Amino acid sequence: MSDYRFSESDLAHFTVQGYLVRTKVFSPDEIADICSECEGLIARLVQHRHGKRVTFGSYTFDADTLNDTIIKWEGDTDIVHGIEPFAHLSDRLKQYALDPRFIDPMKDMVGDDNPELFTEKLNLKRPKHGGVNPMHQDHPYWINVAEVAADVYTAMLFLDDATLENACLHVVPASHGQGEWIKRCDGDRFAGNEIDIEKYPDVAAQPVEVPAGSVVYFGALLVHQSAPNLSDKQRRAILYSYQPPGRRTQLESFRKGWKSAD
Ligand SMILES: O=C(O)CCC(=O)C(=O)O
Repeated sequence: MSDYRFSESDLAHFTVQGYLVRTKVFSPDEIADICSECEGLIARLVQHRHGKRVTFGSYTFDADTLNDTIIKWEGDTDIVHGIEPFAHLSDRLKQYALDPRFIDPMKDMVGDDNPELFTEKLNLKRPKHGGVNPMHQDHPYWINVAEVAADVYTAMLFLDDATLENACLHVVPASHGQGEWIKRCDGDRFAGNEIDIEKYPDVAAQPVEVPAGSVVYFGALLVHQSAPNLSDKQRRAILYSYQPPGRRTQLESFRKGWKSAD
């Protein structure tokens, strides 16, 4: 491929289905490099960590305001569910976010030739411990953080083979065309970002099984989810999310919030 822009058929698929899968976009050597950088970063962040944990919705959060990131834990265990954001903590991972395999398709999704990062997330889904990502759209989580949440698009890079066994991503094709779905109102405010699945008894999310190095591209309104990882295999992924240039990032919003809480 001379560039990684969407072809006409990619664009047609993305427009109708709300997502696009490209398999084995990154080589095994690149994935090994990214994994090593991610694991090193996690180890550095959690070494000697005794932060204050709070549970909201399906997640246990620990705001690491020294490093300007949020650590998500698997409940009260010492197992990390993921972190967000992280590009400011690793030049290498920031550099990967600028790779044309992410940026070229983003030009077509974001509708601008200079898309910029909005946020970055590392999801670890560790063997036997990786927790659920309940059915949701990203839009409600970002509505008060991004300048225009609907303009944020994500590239999810799989660092391990992702199958039904180790809790691959599931998507609801064409769900992005119906605005925000009905959300839970039986929990805290954060749980209120999750979809009320009782309102959608006939919806079956479809598994996206992909080999390591593959990328799934989707927008803020695509309904998606993944199960707990009950297998003995890793199921790690990084998600880079982009928006048109010059807009506030998630990190800037977090920093503002933490400063005003001081
Ligand atoms: O890692 C996954 O399977 C789910 C990712 C996701 O939807 C999220 O982190 O919001």
